[in-house]
Amino acid sequence: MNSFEPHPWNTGFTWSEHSGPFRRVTEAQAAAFDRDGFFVLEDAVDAETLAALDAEIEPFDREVLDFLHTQPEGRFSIAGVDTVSIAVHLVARSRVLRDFCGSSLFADIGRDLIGPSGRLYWEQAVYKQPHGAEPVLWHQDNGYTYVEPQAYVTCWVAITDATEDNGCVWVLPGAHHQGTLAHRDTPIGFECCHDPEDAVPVPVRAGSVVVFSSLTPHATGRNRTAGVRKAYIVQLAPDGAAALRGDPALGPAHARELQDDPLRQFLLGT
Ligand SMILES: O=C(O)CCC(=O)C(=O)O
Repeated sequence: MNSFEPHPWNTGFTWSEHSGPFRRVTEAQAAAFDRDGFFVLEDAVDAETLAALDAEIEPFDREVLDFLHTQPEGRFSIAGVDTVSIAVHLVARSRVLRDFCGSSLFADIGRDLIGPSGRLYWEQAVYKQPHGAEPVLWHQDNGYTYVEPQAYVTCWVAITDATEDNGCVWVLPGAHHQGTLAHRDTPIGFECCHDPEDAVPVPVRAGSVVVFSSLTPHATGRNRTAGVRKAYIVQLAPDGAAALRGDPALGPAHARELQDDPLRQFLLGT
C-alpha cells in the first residue's frame, strides 16, 4: 500500500470536482480528471504546429545544453547533458510559443478545469537526452514550488512520440485527492514516493497532450533510446494564484508571490 505524508503547509485540502458545460474536455475526461487526476487529449496539436514548436524550441534547448556543458560534470540542479535539458519561460522570448500558449486549446482547457479566469503560470521544454542516465523522480508539480490554490493544471504536450522506452509520463491515479505531499530533496530532484504501487504509464503519440493536476504524482523513466524525447509543458493556474516562499521544514511560509508577471503569465486566451 502506498502511504504518503502531507506537505507541512497542506492543511485541510479538499479536491473540487468539475462540472460542465465543457468546451474542449469531454464529460468522461473531466470525470477521469476528478477520479484519477489525469487524462489524455489525443492528437490535440496538428503536425504543422508541432513542427513549428519543434523548430522554435530547438535553439533554446541548444542554449541550455551549451550552458550545461560549462557546468561541473555537465550538471545543474536536476538537468544534465547526459539526462534532461529544461528550457523555461520561453513565451517571454518567442512569439510562436506565446501564441501557442495563448491559443484556444489552453483557453478551453483552462476554462473547463480552472474556471473563467485562468492564467498561464509556467511553461518549459523538457528534452530527455538519448541514452539518459536518470529518470525524473516521482513528484507533484506543487511539490517543487508550493502554489496556492494547490490544484492547478499541467498540460504535457508530446512533441515526439512518448513511449515507455524513451521516457513517457507515469502517473499515480487518485493520489491528487490528498493535496500536496511532503517531498524529500535528492541529488536528482524532489521525490514524494518511490516505486509506488498502481503506477500507470501514459504513452502518447506526438501531438497528444497528457493533462494532469499539479497534485498528481508523476514520474518519467530514463530515455533508453537513441533519439531525444521532446515535451513542452504548459501549466495553467487560476488568476490570483501565489507561490509560497520559505522552507516547509522550518515553519510557515514567509512570503506569497502573486503569479502575474505580464511578460510570461498572461491571462489565457489573450
Ligand atoms: O517531461 C519529463 O520528463 C518530466 C517533466 C516533469 O515531470 C515536470 O516538468 O514536472
